[in-house]
Amino acid sequence: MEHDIVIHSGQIATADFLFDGDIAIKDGRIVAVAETIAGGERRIDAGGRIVMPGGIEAHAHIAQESAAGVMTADDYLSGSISAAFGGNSSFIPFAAQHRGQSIDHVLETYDARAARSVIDYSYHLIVSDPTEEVLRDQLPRAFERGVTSFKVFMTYDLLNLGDAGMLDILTVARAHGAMTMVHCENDAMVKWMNRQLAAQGLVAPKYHAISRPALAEAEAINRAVQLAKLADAPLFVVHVSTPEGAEIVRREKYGGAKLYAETCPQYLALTRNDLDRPGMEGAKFICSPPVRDTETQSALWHHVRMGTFESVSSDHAPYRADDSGKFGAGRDAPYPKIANGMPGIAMRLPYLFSQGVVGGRIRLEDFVALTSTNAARTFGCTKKGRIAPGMDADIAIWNPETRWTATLADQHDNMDYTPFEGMEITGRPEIVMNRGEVVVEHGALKAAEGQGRFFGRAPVDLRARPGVALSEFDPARNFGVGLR
Ligand code: DUC
Ligand code: ZN
Ligand code: ZN
Repeated sequence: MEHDIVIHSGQIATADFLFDGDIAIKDGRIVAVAETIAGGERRIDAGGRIVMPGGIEAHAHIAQESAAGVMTADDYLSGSISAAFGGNSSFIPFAAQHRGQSIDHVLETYDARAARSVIDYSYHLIVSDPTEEVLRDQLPRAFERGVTSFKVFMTYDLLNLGDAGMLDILTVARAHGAMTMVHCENDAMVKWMNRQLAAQGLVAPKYHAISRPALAEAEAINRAVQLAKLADAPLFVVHVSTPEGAEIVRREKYGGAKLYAETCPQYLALTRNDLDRPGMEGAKFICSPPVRDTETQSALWHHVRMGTFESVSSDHAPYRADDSGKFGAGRDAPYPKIANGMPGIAMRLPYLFSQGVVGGRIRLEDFVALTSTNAARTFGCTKKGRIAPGMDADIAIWNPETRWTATLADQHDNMDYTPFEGMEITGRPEIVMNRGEVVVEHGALKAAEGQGRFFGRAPVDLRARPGVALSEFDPARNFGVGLR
């Protein structure tokens, strides 16, 4: 048989246009896209369905110890299954370096953990200890094996690199064409707020939202962008949670900076009132940066529509509401000692489809771009995120009309709550494929443990953003100094 699978009669959705047609798959790749394709060992009828690139989840914490030593509830098996049920064909979780660890050791550790995945995976490195050897030898070795992005932090004592440390990383990244991802919050502002609140005994979960003001995010985003401009390095601002921060991204991006950004569903769906739920329920909604208010939600939706963000990512950071996660420091721990993060890898696409596409806020093409194609472009996933001959057959078939209510059981993760509990959703993935293998079909898992494979990624396409010319770096105007 010429084709292994033919998906027929569906509406094919790409980031650019929609059309009715068929897709042929052979040996895990898309080999043809046409109005009609005959044959196929298996023919999948996608009548009344939307056929789109499977999601690429570009921000997830899986089998990762936090700097404080708390392990996420999901490993690569449960995390990848949950991702697939949520419409993802691949994901890029973090491989976190803790201080004193070599990058080679970190990647070996995550290779062993990720071997359980049911979908394809890559990693972003988290760099917390940029020693000379890390900068000179270990990061270049990581780039060589296709780990072409990493995250740095501007806050948290065990992670914060400081401005000079960030410049070092940005410089190495620029030299290799790697993407630096950054968590932007002004560390001193957060610590100062924590002291103010603690002095008044205000340590319940709801005060977490107050302790990390929008100003702290905006100041840090602005600083990170200026540092990246100095190094002429590409920068990806993760989990933008404020209009103030998004405005800086918009302005600087259209000013030419090599700048990229994402927001997350929790900043569109939840508010600080969720942190004020009775008892310690609010702890379930503690993440950083924090969820904000309804005005922020509307402003962030505006930025999603206007193209400020490349992606909407889940920032899946699953800590159970028990001693293994949120309450490792005790059931009534003050908010700074409650593990930071919430799950959402299975809800990212359904929430965005329902509120965005069905809700009339974004086009279906935008949905594909925000959930898959832009992540592929930004993070160098050259074989994923598109429906075209030669691409991996990473495909999700959605029923756009299914109505359902989000519950914990739907998540297929290893969590004991979902922050999306009870939300009414329209639209659901029915079949999710990775390299032509069906991973999920009509609510059943079809993939075996370990079916996913590591994929290396290409360097950032530095031509995609012009950068900003600085006169101090122009030998004709800087007294001939050789910089960069
Ligand atoms: N940053 C993240 O990206 N995820 C969880 C917590 C955090 O600070
Ligand atoms: Zn972060
Ligand atoms: Zn995160």
